[in-house]
Amino acid sequence: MARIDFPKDFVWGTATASYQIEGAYQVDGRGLSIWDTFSHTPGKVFNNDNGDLACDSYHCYEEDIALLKKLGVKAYRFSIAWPRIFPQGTGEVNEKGLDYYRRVVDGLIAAGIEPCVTLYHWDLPQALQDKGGWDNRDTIDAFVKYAEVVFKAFDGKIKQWITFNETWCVSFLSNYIGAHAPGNTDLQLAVNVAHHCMVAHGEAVKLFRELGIPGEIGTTHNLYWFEPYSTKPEDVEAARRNRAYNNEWFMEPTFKGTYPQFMVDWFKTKGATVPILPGDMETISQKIDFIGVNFYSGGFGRYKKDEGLFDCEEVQVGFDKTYMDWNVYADGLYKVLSWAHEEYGDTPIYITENGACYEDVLAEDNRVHDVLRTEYFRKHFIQCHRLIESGVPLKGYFAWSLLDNFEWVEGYRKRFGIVYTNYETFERHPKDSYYFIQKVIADGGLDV
Ligand code: GCO
Repeated sequence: MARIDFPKDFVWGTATASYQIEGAYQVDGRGLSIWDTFSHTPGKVFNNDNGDLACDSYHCYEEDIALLKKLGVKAYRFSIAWPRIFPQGTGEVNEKGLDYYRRVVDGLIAAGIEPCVTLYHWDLPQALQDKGGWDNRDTIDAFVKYAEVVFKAFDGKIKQWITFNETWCVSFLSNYIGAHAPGNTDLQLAVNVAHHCMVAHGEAVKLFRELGIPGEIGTTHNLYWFEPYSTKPEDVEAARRNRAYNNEWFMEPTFKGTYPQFMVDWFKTKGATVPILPGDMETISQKIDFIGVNFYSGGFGRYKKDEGLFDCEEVQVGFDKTYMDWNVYADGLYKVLSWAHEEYGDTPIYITENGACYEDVLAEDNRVHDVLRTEYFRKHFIQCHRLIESGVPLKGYFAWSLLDNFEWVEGYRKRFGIVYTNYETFERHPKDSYYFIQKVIADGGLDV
């Protein structure tokens, strides 16, 4: 048996998002978001579930903080719901919405836990969507105003800020594939949305620096490790396109201020072009203090004419699968972060999400013996350690998620928590994976 130890200053944390956990969707003046509209539209979400109540963290946040404290984490990543701060997206600030986050932030700090805040985890105010949403550049200005209010309200208390969560999901998944709110299926629209979100990110970073807010700011991209099935040039090219869809399309503008030309050319053949205005690329590539990476999976692809957007078909090579049907590819985490480090340099990296969905059973002792999820974490922790040992500047790891919660189109049937949520009583029950992580943190490492 070997022993692996993490650096003393490694940041262990867990992550959640406002719409997925808060509930209280009409409490204290919160406006509606595109996810309220989408989930209230019959047929969009499994079982027609919605986030009206979710985990009721709006009222149970003290219990959540106690769970975090007992877990021993240094940091907690959560998001602020824009429609709680600006119910109509712009205009009057809703102080009661800010007060909720003041309670959460103060509670975390009192418990010795660093708050890490995501500004945009998908709950765009519906009033802004009604005016075109992220397709309309006015939404960029509205976002920057919202960011300003929040930066100032928490000046100094929040040391880590993430502008956007998974711009790929905000753009392509939500506006081309149509699986997430607002549910459009237009490639040009998706390309516009991706671009405008990245400009909004850059503008928020600029403002953060101008205001002299203490702390660090970055963004989170969801990276995926897609490998070619064979060394045949057409397979290599097809897999490269599929990978760039998630990775390079977002990482290259963020770090280099350019879009990957081969993808620009490819999108052009599909009738979509990037709506770049003068100055945009400089804005997007503002220096950031860290990059957040959400990593869940990867796979193998090969060329197949007219398959999907990229003439690429995925080949199943026998990975174990989670209950989301995602490949368990821990080695992919090592590969993708090694690649990102080599390609984009020494910016500190945080894994801002990683975790797994499995079918959980609450045992009679109120425990969940989630052996597979625990194993998933163990495998990924080992890869994190390999990365650190290899000189990749990986500074922290946030497990997705603290709690079972509203898993977007899957509603409540897909559980990712290290704590089990009873959706009738809102009781929380730590699972075995929670105790596993607690021990890794307490011991500073693990036997492998
Ligand atoms: C995402 C989000 C999370 C999800 C998680 C599991 O990646 O979709 O950031 O909100 O719940 O990734 O799918």
